[in-house]
Amino acid sequence: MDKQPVVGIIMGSDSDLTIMQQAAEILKQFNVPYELTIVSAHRTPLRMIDYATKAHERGLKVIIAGAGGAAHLPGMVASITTLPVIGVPIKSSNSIDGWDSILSILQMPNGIPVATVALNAAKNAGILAAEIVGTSNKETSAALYAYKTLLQEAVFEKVDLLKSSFKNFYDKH
Ligand code: RP5
Repeated sequence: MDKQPVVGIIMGSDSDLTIMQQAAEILKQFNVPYELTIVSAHRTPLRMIDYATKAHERGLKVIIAGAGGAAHLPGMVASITTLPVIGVPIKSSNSIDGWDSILSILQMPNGIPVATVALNAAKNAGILAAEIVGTSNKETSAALYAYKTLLQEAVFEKVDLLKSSFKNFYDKH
């Protein structure tokens, strides 16, 4: 993507990539420029501080941060930047059952919010990031509207299919 990135996607390890690339894919679908890299809160703390400190001046509007286990990356980045941070809890190889990551990202102290999505829900993080970008970008907002319209249509198609399969049962609905 050659345009100036407005969404920063970061993750604690390359082992998070299978999940985190889902955020990149949906942002690409909405034509939202993004960047994607590894920033580890524990293994590269100074890189994390540098990334979070410079994110705003580099033109990013929102950061998506994913991590597993003792997942400190989203919260620590949020403590440094004034950009909105979306946290993606990842059920990683070192995770007990995913709850460690969920609680590490979700249970932030007052003053430092992280918008936490569901376990492994990087796609939703991408959609939420696009929605934030869409508040000041008409093309992105229109792309989101089209996406949500398609979601609705898919459900209505299933409603029709069910109606025809269970005609008597669904006659009144
Ligand atoms: C976390 O530890 C990373 O975000 C990853 O989810 C997990 C395991 O990392 P690796 O040992 O696979 O590099 O910091």
